[in-house]
Parts: sequence; structure tokens; C-alpha cells
Amino acid sequence: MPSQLYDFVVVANRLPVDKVGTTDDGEPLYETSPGGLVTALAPVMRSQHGAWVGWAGAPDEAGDAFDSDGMHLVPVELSAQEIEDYYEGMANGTLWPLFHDVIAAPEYHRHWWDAYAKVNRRFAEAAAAQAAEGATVWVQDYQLLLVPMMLREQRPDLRIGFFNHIPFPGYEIFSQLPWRKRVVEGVLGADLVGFQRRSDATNFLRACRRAAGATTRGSHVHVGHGEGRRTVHAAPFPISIDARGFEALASDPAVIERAAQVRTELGDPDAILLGVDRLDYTKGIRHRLSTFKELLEDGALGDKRVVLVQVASPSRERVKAYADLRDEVELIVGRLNGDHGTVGWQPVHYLHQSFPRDEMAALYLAADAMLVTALRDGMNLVAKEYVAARHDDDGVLVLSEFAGAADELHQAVLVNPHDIDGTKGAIVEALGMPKAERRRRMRALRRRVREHDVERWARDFLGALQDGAHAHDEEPAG
Ligand code: GDG
Repeated sequence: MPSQLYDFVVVANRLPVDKVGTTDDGEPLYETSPGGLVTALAPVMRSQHGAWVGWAGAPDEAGDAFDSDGMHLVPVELSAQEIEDYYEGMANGTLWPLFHDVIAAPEYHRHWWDAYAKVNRRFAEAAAAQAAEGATVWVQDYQLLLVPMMLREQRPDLRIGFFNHIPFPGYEIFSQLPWRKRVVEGVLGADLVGFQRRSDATNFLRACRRAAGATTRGSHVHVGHGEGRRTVHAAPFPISIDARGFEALASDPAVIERAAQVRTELGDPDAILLGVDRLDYTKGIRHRLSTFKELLEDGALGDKRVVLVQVASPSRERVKAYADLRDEVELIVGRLNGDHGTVGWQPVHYLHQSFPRDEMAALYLAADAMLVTALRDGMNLVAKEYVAARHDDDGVLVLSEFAGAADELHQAVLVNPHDIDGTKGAIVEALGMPKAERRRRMRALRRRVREHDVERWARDFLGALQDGAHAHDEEPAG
């Protein structure tokens, strides 16, 4: 038992730190990894006596709990085999593609499932050991779907929230999962289940009825019988970013200067299109490249010299679908530049790298249009970051209707990325949009993101969790 117990416990696959080395005594050395979730939760953690339970990101490394930036961090150990079966396998080879509408084929392996259940239990036990009597525990995402029920079985005194960062698929797709009933029952251990979009919550409610035989009324699920009867609330809580922080970063004179320099380094084109994604098949990078290729080939861009900068940050490289995707994307980029480049000019600048946040902000500022063409995406924070960065009220966001952000960012140019002609038209529209309209749209988008930042997301979710099962059942405001 730890010497101290915590009133607020976050449980996530990853701790909000990266290992950056080891001390002279061989102890791991960590650095806080910047990200929206940490930004949102760190103040709550500090004010409410919080602990964060998660994996440190390397095999066979647990070590003792430690304090970092005012947060108490509790590492959960995973062996190399567990990383393969639970994380790369069940989480990213089964659940990720299944929950993203089978864009890639999910694989169902019983030994992946067994590892998933075993690791989920370890997370649940670690969280139970940190939580004070009646504490609030907030479980994050698809890697930990079984944790809410495992936690409730051990600690019925806790108030448990679960947030699903990725889409929840329609039942026709979800029902493929051999362990569908156990997954639904696992999530139903929570008091409040949050989703990005209303449609995700609706899909989940249907899965509760169909897979677990539960009864639902509106956004409430009734589970258990007699004494054990409980109500679980499922509702949308669209996540966001640290909008003010991002705007401040993009307003830094060094970032503004770097944005101008980026344009020069790209050969001072007439227009810059930008894509920023983890290299993931859900993000529609191939569709985006095909669309751009056609635009170059059919002359729809006129005599404008247009470049596409595509940041594709390395991701899940040991999962086969990701290695295959990288090969395909790089083949397309190579062909496109081979066919359409000239000496000293290439239409696609493909960057398979991760960049510091200030460089990302400079790219956002430099881009005339941001292309978010995800085939399926829980929210897509890049869309919101682009908007937050544009303190000049310029730039056009081209946004897939299949990203959760489309429910909120109505002034974007919305596209169906499968519709190549439609997306081509949207890009042409974006590049030809009069300045006054660009400004009008960007101002409205910025207002939305500023007013609905990640701090508000955390406050709304935790407020609804405390209030019990009633608050926040309205449509996200437009
Ligand atoms: C999941 C859901 C949901 C990317 N490359 C670099 C870099 N990034 C940053 C972006 C952004 C984040 O990573 C990506 O967030 P997204 O929301 O776009 O996508 P996922 O990673 O798939 O996130 C998603 C999210 O969870 C939150 O709930 O929105 O739908 O899939 O912040 O800026 N950051 C830096 N260098 C890079 O090269 N510094």
C-alpha cells in the first residue's frame, strides 16, 4: 500500500513523461511530454491531490512512483511480450482498426485478448492502490476498456469516469469483436462514459443493448439488479487543446519569423497546403496525395505554384499495417515529385519526422490551407491547433466530415475525403477564397476553439462526473 492516498487518479496507457536517460545510480530519468491531456489535467492534479497511473513507454521498466512537475506518477510495468500482445496487438491491431470502421482489417487473436485483460487488471490494481476512499478515478481510452469494471469490483466506493478518445463504431462493425460483451461490460463499470461526438455515444448505447442486453433510456444505461442496480451516463464531451497556450506560442516573434522563413525555403510558392498527422491509415494521407496529384495533372490550380507540406510523424512502426502504409505513401510521394517536379522545385515536401511544437506552430502560420482529410478520427486536434495558431485571422481549414472536429468547426470547408472531385473543389475554393471571407470564417473558428478549450473539457467532464448522471446531455453548441 502506498503511504499516501489520492483523491483524484488518472489512468492512461502512457504516463505524461518520456524517459530521457538514466541517473548515475541507474534510476530512470524522465521529462514531461507536452500534450493536451497533461495541460488539462496537471492543474486538476495539483489542486486536488492527484496521481497518474500509466506505462512509462519502455519494456520491463516500472520503478517506484515519483513526483514530477507537481504530479504523482505511478509507472505500470509491461514486458516486451505484453507490449507486443496488449499494446501493438489487441489495442492497435484489433481495437484501433475496428473502432475506425475497419479502414484496415482488424485481427482477432485470443492470446492478444488474454494479454489485454491481464494488463488491464494490472492498471486497475495500480489505480485501486492509489485511490483514497471515495476518490474520483478517470480512465482514458481504448487501451483500457476493461479497467472501469475491474476497478469497480475492487473499489465500489470510487467515482469512476471513462473517456473514449477514438470513435465508437456502429454495432454492425463493433459486433465483429469476439469479446464485445466483455468490452461493453468493462466500460459500464464507469459512472460516466464520455465520447467525442454524439454519434459515438449513440453507437455505444446501442452496443449496450445489443451486446450486453442492458436497457437504456435516453443517454442512461441501467445495469445490474436489486441492490447492485446502477445507472451509467453516456454523453459527448468533445476534447480540445490549450488554445491560449497555442496562440501564445504562435504569437512569439521567433515563430512568426520562422513562418516567413519556411515560405522562402519552400521557394516562395503562390500557396502552401499543409498536412500534419501521425503516419496512420485513419488520417487519409493517401487520399490527400491522390487529390493533390490530380489537381496538378488536370491544371485546376491554373498557373499557381502550389506546394504540399506533409508532416507524417513516425507512429506504431512495429505494427505491420503502419509499415505497409509508410511504403505506400513514400511510393506515391516519390512518383508525384518525379512526375511533376523540376530541378529546384518539388510539389510535395514529405517529412517523416517529429518536430518541436514551435516548428509546428510556424508551419501552421505559413500554410494558406490546412488539409485535415481523415477517413475517421475521434476529434483531430491538429484542426484546432491550426485555428488557434492563426492570430492573423487568415488561412483556410479544409476539414473531413469524418473527424469529430467537424461537429464544432462549422466554418471550415467540409469535405468527404473519399470524394476526390469534391475535395479537389474544396482545395480550389480554399485557395481562391476572398480575404474577407477567410477572415470571417477564421474569426468564428477561433472563437469556438478559444471558448471550448481543453480546460473546459476537463471541467465539464469532471463536473458531470461529480454531479452524477444528469449534466451535459445537450448537443455541443455550434
Ligand atoms: C487521438 C485521436 C483525438 C503530430 N505530429 C507532431 C506533433 N503532433 C501532435 C499534433 C496533435 C497530436 O500530435 C495529434 O493529435 P490528433 O488529435 O490529431 O490525433 P491522434 O494522435 O490520433 O489522437 C484523435 C486525440 O486522440 C485526442 O482525444 O483528437 O481523434 O485519434 O497535438 O500537434 N507534435 C509535435 N511534433 C510532431 O511532429 N510537437
